[in-house]
Amino acid sequence: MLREINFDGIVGPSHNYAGLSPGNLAATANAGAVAHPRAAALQGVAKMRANLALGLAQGVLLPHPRPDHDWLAALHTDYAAAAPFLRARALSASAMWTANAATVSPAADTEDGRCHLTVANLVTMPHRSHEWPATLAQLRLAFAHPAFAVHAPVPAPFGDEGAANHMRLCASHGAPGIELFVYGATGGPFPARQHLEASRAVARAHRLDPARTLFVEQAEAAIAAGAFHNDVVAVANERVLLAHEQAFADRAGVQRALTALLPEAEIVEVPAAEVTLEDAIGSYLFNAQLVTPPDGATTLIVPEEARANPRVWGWVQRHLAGNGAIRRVEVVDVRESMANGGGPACLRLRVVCDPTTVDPRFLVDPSRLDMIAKVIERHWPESIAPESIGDPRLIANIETARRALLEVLGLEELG
Ligand code: SUG
Repeated sequence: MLREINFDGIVGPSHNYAGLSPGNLAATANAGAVAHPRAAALQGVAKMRANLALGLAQGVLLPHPRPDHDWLAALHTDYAAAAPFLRARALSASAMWTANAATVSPAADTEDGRCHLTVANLVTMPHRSHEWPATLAQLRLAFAHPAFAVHAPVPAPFGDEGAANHMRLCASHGAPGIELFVYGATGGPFPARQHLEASRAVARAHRLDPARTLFVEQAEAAIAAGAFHNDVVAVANERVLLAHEQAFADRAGVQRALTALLPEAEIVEVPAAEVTLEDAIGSYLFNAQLVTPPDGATTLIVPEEARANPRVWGWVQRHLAGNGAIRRVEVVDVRESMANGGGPACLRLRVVCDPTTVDPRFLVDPSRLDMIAKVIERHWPESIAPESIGDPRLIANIETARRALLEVLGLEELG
């Protein structure tokens, strides 16, 4: 049976605040703060538990080896000798945001009836540009079944940041969908991280029907206000698109094209007069998981920060009271990830497939989450201060922690 599975990135033991992503306002504002990897990873586990309790299917992707010695070796240095600039970028736990791991096109949308995944190259930010080999290794294991096709990244210089810039609208998850690729042309003072040529290449790799594929430009104002990925200002699930009024360069054109292709699409647009771009980005209202639990009630899973903003929460309450497309709102605490600009939606990669075709080591139920939580409690550092990242004891702790996790999940082969 086809289901949507959310694969959450387990927050890695090297989670820290190094301010590595210009244009990601939370990350740059928190540069130099003390991070709490153990609490961060347990917040992620609690989110997964809550999603299981809603009746959703849940998977995981694992932290990458950090520091990334292979990357440093390719740069002809090592962690001890590397300049602080490289050290911070070799240690980043940014692979936790699996919405940037890959772009996924379910079988119903592709010419060959396979579910296609293209690993994202993440070339724009140096600390993320070396994620793809370890992501690809995991995708090749998790989705080794012939029901899937896993593709290598689009080559540089065409930046691809994966599912965070891709939305799918459809009558139901298993039905053929309309795929929307959102790209940036200019971002004011900030880089546009998703390039049109990369999105086009992914669509070709996935053998999508050009008549059911849209390429949509993100508004420059949105990127300039801090929407470094489209999923900071829009999210879609089945028939519903929830978007900020200023998300796209041509909002009327997007609405027209979408409703022409999928007349049953329901577009919920949040007016700037009620929620400004600044409120949207500060609260991460749109970086929510929009899901359909088994009872069929479209549910929005928002971070605490959305409830804390009175204008955002006011809009949510009015939408619920007005019998809008979203029927229920759940609140989760992912503060540690949020402080680096990663909300509930950043932490997950959606894959519509038959769960029996996925390597079961990447799927979780409450008891496997208990096992994962035990390893985190035992091994994840309690805190990481910026000045401690050169401490060899901390690095040894980070490496032991990841190995312990691979061991309990039976995934030692990821090395
Ligand atoms: O790429 N933050 C990530 C956040 C990614 C959020 N993902 C989605 N929107 N889907 C980024 O900017 C900050 C790391 C640091 O500064 O230490 C960071 O990489």
